[in-house]
This record gives sequence, C-alpha cells and structure tokens, in this order.
Amino acid sequence: MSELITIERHILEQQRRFPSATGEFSQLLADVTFAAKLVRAEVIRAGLVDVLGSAGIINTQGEEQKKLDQSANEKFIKAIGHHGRFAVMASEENEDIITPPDSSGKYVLLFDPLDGSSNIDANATVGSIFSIYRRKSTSGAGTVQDCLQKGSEQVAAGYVIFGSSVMLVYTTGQGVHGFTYDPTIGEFLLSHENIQTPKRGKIYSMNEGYYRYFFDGIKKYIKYLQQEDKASGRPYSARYIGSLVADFHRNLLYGGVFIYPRTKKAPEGKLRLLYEANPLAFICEQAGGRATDGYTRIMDIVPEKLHQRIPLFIGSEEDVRIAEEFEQGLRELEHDRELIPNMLAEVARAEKTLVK
Ligand code: AHM
Ligand code: MG
Repeated sequence: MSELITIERHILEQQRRFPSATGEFSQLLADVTFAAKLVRAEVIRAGLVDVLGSAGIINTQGEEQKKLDQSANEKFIKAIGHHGRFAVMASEENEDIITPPDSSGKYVLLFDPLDGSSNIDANATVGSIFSIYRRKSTSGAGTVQDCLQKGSEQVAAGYVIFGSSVMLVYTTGQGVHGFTYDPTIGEFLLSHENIQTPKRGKIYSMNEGYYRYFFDGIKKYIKYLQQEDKASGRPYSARYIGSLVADFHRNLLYGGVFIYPRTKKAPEGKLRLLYEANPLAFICEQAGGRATDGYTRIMDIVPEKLHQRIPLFIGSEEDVRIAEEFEQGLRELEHDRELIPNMLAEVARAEKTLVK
C-alpha cells in the first residue's frame, strides 16, 4: 500500500528544501487549502440549500454574479484575510483590491473564487483558482501595484476542481502536484505526483459557437484540426465545458489545447490575466506545457489593470505552437485531403455525362 501524504505535509516537505524557509509560506498555502474546504462544503450542498441561481448583481466584469460566486468569495476572504499573512488580496468578484484587517504580511493573493459559475445551476464542474506573489511595497497595506506583477513572479499557484471528486492542484515552481479530497477524513491526499502534460494531445477546447467572430487564423486552425491525417492524429476531438478549470484540468492530464482567442466581438479576449491566465500558465509550464496569448508568453505580460482580459492559448506544447502559427498567419491550411478525391469523382461524373 502506498504512503498517504496530506497536502499540508507535502507543502512542508517541499519547503524544507529551502534552508531559509520560515514556515510562513507553508502556512499560507494551508490557509488556501482551508478556504478550498469551505467552498467545497458550499458547492456540494448546492441544490439542498438556497445557494443556486443569480444574486441579482452584475459584477465588475459586467457579468451576472451567482449566489455561489458571492459566498465562495466571502469564504476566501474570511478564511484567508484575517491571519496577517497577506498584505493585499484581489478577487475577480471585487472591483478594487481587498485590504485585510492585518495587512502586515509579505504576500499577495489573487483569486477567482468560483470559475465557470455559469455551469453551477446544471451541476457541471466548476473550480477556484489562486495565485500568490511576494509583495513589492515595503510597508503599510499592500497596493494595487503589488497585484500588478508579471506571472513569472508568482511563488505559487493552484486550483481546486469540484468535479466527480474534488481535487487541489498546485505548484510552487517545483513541479505540479494533485491531491484528491477524502471526505471521510476531511483531507486532501496526494494522488497525482509530478503531473506532466503530453507534448501533443488529441483534444481541442474552444467555444466554436463564436466561429463567425473568430479571425481567419483561428478559423483555419479549426479546419486544420478537423482534417483527417493519421500521422498527426487528426481529426481532433472537441471538448468544451465552458468552465476553464475543468477544460484545463482535462487537457492537462490527457493532452490537448484550450483556446479562448481574441474575437471580433471581444478583441482583448475574455479571460482574466491575473486570476485565470497567469496561475494556469504557471501550472501548465511546470507540467511541461505552453501558455501564450497567441504571440507572447502569458507570464511575461506586464499587467496594466486588475481585471485585464487576455486571449489564452494553453496546453500541450506542440499543439499551442501550431495554434500560434495559424493565429499569426505563419501557417496556411493544408490542401484538404478529403476534397481532392471528392473533386476527382465529381470531374469523372461530369466527363461521363458529357460523353453520353
Ligand atoms: P467566470 O470566471 O465568470 O466563470 O468566466 C470565465 C469562464 C471560464 O471558466 C470559461 O472558460 C469561459 O468563461 C467560458 O466563456 P464562454 O461562455 O464565452 O465560452
Ligand atoms: Mg473565472
């Protein structure tokens, strides 16, 4: 029987490798784990208690806030904000930064408390995403500038996925590790050590309903993925839940590409750089994958504002590279292999008709 390792022990053991570690960092990851447990308790009772449906509020992104968005947000703030470990926090659900009562801490927390919440009323998978930085300011409460750091400065990132089981996946820059929640003992136990994503997959995830709003490069890329070519494993399968954590997690394990591109309707894309793209990019790179906006590495982008949106190309390295080539107009659609035999048959039929 393999050894049972709780997430707390795993974090402690990873931190022990750094002689200068004070234990504070381990403690703040433990706080995030605690928040995840609180959100889980709420999510699994959805439908039994009055937490489903709209809160009747449009959030700072102009999107409808669900009751569960609100309560997950409150859980994060309550569980984490009172321990003096964070100088400042920012949530996808709050317009401005959140200054904890004791803001003397050294760290910054950015989070999306409940991603994919448009799926929640239908019992589909949702998740929470978090990202941790060191503060830049040297005294007083943390500032917006502390939150506007490049993704490459993250010291930890992770997500919790509320699916058929609950999993927490995190990285501190030493690989990606996944823990499955055991409700009988109330602990996250190591189940996926050192996750590596395949270099190439067979899945593409994007909202093809917006096809008419896509630019030509992405339209051609979709056609490329749908062509038949045994050597490159095409056609690919389309899988899109519309819940980023769930789509990302599946592709991380199976291989593939998730794209939320810029569109004619949303020229900046939809997803948020600070709460969604950066943490998942950190995890993806640590698992051997790639994350860009179609041109630039996500983690090299300097954020300008808290709720900045960004196009996102993320997943298996080779798949993301090919998608980028289409996006940048560097690659054209190969001649459609299925079309040629069809056209030849058409010509033969026409010739026969003429001869008659
Ligand atoms: P949310 O944070 O408000 O839930 O929005 C983000 C979600 C992602 O989980 C998902 O990838 C995307 O929005 C789906 O958007 P769309 O419905 O436009 O395809
Ligand atoms: Mg989100």
